[in-house]
Amino acid sequence: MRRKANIYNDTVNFDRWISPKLMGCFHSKTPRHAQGYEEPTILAAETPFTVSDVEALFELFKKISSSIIDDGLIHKEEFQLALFGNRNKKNLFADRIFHLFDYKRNGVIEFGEFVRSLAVFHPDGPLTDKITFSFRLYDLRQTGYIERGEVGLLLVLLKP
Ligand SMILES: [Ca+2]
Repeated sequence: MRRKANIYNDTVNFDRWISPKLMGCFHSKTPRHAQGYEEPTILAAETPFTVSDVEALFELFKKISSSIIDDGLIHKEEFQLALFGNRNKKNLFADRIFHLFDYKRNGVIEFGEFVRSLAVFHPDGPLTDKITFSFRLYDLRQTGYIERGEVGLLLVLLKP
């Protein structure tokens, strides 16, 4: 992916989402999109992705989010289907990833959540975001500490 100046420095502070959403209300010519859709230009400005990267991610998002229910949102079963080819295959690791992607905690992954979460894996993504994401992945019980049992459990799950 092309390099681009990174202006996305804080995964924890998501307040800035509110203003792009309000601005979106005034664009009457914008085609109707599902809840959680955000303009590629906005997402590209906030992440290391380019506008064409975000457009390509939207194609992927559309494919995953329509695999079971075509509602423009990725539900847990669609996520499992995309990862394992099986909608019913549960896995603690996949559960944690889904939970971290669903940072609005409404049980589904919206397009904005999808792009901002994938930005963490971009080579140009800020290191602090990568560290925060990894920490939260291992902090299974969400206590703010990674305990011995949690590391053990994930190591067992990741064993080939
Ligand atoms: Ca869906």
